[in-house]
Amino acid sequence: MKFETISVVGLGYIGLPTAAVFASRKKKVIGVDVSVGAVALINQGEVHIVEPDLDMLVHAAVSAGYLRATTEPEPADAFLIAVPTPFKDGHVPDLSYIEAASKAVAKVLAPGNLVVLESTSPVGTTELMAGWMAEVRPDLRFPQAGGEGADIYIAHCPERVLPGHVLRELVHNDRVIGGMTPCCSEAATELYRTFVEGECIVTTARTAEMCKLTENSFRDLNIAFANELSIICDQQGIDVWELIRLANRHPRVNILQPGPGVGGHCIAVDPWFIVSQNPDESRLIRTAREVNDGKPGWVVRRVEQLVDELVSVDGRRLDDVRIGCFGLAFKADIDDLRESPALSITLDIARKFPGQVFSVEPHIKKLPAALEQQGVELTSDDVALTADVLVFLVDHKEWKGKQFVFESHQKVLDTRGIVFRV
Ligand code: SAJ
Repeated sequence: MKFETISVVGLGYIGLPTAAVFASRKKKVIGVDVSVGAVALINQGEVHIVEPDLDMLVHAAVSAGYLRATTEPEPADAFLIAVPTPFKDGHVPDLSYIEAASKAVAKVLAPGNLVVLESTSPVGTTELMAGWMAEVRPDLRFPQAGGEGADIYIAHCPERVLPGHVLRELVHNDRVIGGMTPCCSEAATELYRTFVEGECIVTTARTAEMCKLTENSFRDLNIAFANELSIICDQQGIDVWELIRLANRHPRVNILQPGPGVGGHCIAVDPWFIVSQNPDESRLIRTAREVNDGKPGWVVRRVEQLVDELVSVDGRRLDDVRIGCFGLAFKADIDDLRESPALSITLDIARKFPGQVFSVEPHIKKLPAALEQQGVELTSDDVALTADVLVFLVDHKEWKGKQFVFESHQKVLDTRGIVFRV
């Protein structure tokens, strides 16, 4: 099977790096995105997202003529669909982006083409996608009807890369490949072999879908355990980070780190896909989500207590209290503020103490409008460090392990366990 022209639909945090990596292996890559702005930027060799080394790779791929972007799908040998799968009200998965992308791709399909769904999806979505494409192209045989004799190969191969390390993990991680038929898996394996140095492990589409949801649910559960411990330890006067360090010395214990909550568009979302399909059976998975979703509210209540102490014990005027919030991104060393607990906490604090909140976020140049509306000021470390209450929300390398000197009256809430007090 020859895959010379590869189309990547959805040029976001997963699609764009994947497109660039295929292009770096001298494949002709057509990137497709509904955003006219993103397409124009990519065609100039620039990127609209922050991911280490991605800018160089995209620039090189575009200049060498291996990568170009467009808003409408064009014929290709293989199509990768990497569009978002958020959830709607009630945590119900929203598959509308996959539906739109697969119907658009279907129009340009030709016999022998491969379509791979990379977006994280509830069990059964790959089959649904095949159904949507078959609706648009009754002239083609899809695997659900044609089996091994189908004209089109269809597989699910969930992305598993960690934001911040995408280019390394794309190449080195193992890939789980779930074809709708063995032939489909074989075709998809051949495609990924273009750049994947990890193992390509074949399974069914449904197992591949569940595998991705399981990985992120496992991490969510483990972080929920750490977050629950952090609240218990706060009440018991125990340093939770020391506790976890010690417990992790046990050869069979490996607890993750507590934080201000779980953010991003993966771990905080994907477990709900399991819950929404099997609500009665997924009690642990749902509770972990609720524990992690409850953590930002706990952080805000702790900040209120600290402000209260400053007023009632130290005799400060409430209106004079200044609060410095460190970090807005959903995790360390990235610029991504989507579904960020740090952002929602800063916003909640600003609503309670309007005009008294300073925010530091080294990765952005302008605050989100919602924060500006509450009178939050984007400032430097130096200014924020003079505040009365300091809230560390993201473990960016700028602050991790740094030795801060605080005044005795300053209250510090370190949700990431990064601050060394001297
Ligand atoms: N977090 C903690 N404590 C920890 C680890 C993470 O509070 O010990 C928080 C982070 O601060 C962040 C959130 O969890 O707010 C998620 O961050 P993350 O680094 O755990 O994961 P993501 O969302 O950036 O990427 C995850 C990865 N999944 C797993 O590690 C199982 C990645 O491999 C997936 O490809 C990605 O989801 C995805 O796209 O699904």
